[in-house]
Amino acid sequence: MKIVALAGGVGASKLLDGLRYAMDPRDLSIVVNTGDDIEMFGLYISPDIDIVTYTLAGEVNPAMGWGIKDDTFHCLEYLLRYTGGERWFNLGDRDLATHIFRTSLLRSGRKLSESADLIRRTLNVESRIIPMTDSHTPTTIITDEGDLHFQEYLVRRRAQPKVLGIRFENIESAYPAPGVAESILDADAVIICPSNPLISTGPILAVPGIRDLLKETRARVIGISPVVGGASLKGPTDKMMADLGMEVSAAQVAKSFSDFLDTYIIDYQDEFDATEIESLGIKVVVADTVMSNAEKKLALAQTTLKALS
Ligand code: FO1
Repeated sequence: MKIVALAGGVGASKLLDGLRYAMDPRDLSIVVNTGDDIEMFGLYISPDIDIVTYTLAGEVNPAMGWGIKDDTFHCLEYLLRYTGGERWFNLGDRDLATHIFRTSLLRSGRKLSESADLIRRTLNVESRIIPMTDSHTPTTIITDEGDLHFQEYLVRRRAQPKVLGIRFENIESAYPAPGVAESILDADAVIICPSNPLISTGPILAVPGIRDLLKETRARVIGISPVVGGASLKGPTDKMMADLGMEVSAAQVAKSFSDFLDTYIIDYQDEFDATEIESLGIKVVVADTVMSNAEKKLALAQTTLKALS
């Protein structure tokens, strides 16, 4: 069964980490959010691409869910001596090698999608990793403190400012990266990973054409709720939804995908949302969606595949 997963960073990678043992990883293509991308010290950093790649390579820092395990920070510390800036974005020494390599490829005219493919192959990742677009479409969070790049909002300001709106810069002129359309149209199933619907799945769906591909494809489309018991397990999804006046529930997220979703997996804690989701014509599967260890990641991946069979 050929599968395409739409993925953000840390939350999605937990499921992907389970999927790589539950299926043939060569049959999996992952379309990754690049709205988090940011340039720092002249380097192009693509956090979600790297989180997914390092996770599937077995190299991610397990405590953080981002960065490389056992990495050191000598280069960053020395860099900050020159720039005098505050240390708010932790770029490890090994991680920096990825950013240097990617940036050199981009400067020599290669596309982001080519760099992602080269990096994942080098790290022996068997699944295909495709950025949602080759264009730079950074996510701006409009806040009560002004407009902030997503990383400044999330990491530097620890998601404290009130969110007034979200803008995906340059998205209208972006195209899906090579391989995105083909893999969605070719797939037997599409999995919407349990990622933040506003700033992870949201930017992917905002790339012109991708939402229509999900409606057109003969593939079954299944999603896993990132909201459990009225809160997000990881990251600021719940706070951002509440700031924007949205109800923080699995049903609310399902509703925002109802034009292409066939099946939605919600947690046992949200069983009461099932009737509302089913009234949208979406089949509901109730499961343990809290992936707190390797067994639970595998179990949710198996539940997802079973719901597709
Ligand atoms: N997240 C943090 O909370 N603090 C950091 O210092 C940080 C550094 C970092 C470096 C490279 C990278 O690829 C990701 C990094 N992240 C960090 C995570 C990341 O910014 C976010 O979790 C994602 O953008 C959301 O998916």
